[in-house]
Amino acid sequence: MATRRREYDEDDVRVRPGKSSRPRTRTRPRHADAVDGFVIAVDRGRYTCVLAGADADDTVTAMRARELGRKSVVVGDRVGLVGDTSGAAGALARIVRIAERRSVLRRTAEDDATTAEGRLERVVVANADQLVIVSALADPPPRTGFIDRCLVAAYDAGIEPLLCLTKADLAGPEQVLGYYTELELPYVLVRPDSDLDALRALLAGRVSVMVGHSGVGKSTLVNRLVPEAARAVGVVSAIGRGRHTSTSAVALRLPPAPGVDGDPGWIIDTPGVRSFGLAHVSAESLLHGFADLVEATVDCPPNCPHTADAPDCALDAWVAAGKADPRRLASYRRLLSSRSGEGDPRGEADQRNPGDPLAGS
Ligand SMILES: Nc1nc2c(ncn2[C@@H]2O[C@H](COP(=O)(O)OP(=O)(O)OP(=O)(O)O)[C@@H](O)[C@H]2O)c(=O)[nH]1
Ligand SMILES: [Mg+2]
Repeated sequence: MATRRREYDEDDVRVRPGKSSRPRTRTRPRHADAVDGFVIAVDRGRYTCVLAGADADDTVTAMRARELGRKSVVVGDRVGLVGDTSGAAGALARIVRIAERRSVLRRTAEDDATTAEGRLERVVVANADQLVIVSALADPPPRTGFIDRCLVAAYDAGIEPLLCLTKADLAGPEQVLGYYTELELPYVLVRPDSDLDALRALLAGRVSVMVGHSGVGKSTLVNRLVPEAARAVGVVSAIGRGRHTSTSAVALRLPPAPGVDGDPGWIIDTPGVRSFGLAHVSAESLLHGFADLVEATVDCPPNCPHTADAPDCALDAWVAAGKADPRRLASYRRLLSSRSGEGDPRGEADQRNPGDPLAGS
């Protein structure tokens, strides 16, 4: 899916070239011989790539060519490679170009763009088609505030969301699904003994990236989907927190889905995140992440900020008329206020939302 608008990132910053003794040539090598690769892992300046058409087992290790400047290369990038692309032990290729990205999934450390953390923006992955929001139904407990943030990030990045509720053997999904009734949010339920056919069909032919808190079972699921993945799996501590077992994002090629022809697709496992900061998301996109609320705002006064104290904000009447869940409006307004630095985005649900134990982020 195409991104909705021009996205700026650090690649857009003009970097003045350093004093170089090398003469600047006007005819730069075009690297017509570059071969296409897909970045599946990044580790300390080394990029693991799979060449187009090759087996996922045949990987090439590469470094960035100096001519890329400050452009970052992330998992999911489609790149051009030159040099030793044999994949032999010790061989090192060079990434000389990055193809235009279909999508860019970002998150910030905090919500408030006026703070240093708020400006610290991370590209999670490039070129994902689908954001698989993984939430456990228990251990750790689901947090709808977190899921709502992921939905906003997915909308902003132009990536389709899929809710994946794990540990369905420990608790039922009714409360979480009840919260999303007004949204046509696709979801799958996963328990250790469930067959994964429905999920496999939804993943087929696409690049999907999993995000979720630590310990929700992302790597466990990836290991079931891709048996040779051998992703490390951690235990959840007594206080219901994962141990941040996975430390970097890795893309794995899915095996062919039963009954589905063509490209089986890729699944990207990512490290558990504590928060999904949204400082990079415009106020407009924030609202569009709440598809069940956006329709109401046509009746708002011009330039309505939609905050709880905004006079005549049509969202209040919309919720009062039963057209959306009041908890969704509360969640949207919490995001609005944490962006302006009024709230702590990582505050615990029970401190801030005594009536709604699931609402934390
Ligand atoms: N009961 C139950 N336990 C599960 C399920 N899925 C995963 N687990 C357990 O949850 C724990 C954490 O699983 P991981 O796969 O390491 O979680 P993760 O999301 O990859 O965590 P990070 O890598 O830290 O982000 C492990 O002890 C798993 O065995 C499930 O469906 N049911
Ligand atoms: Mg993991």
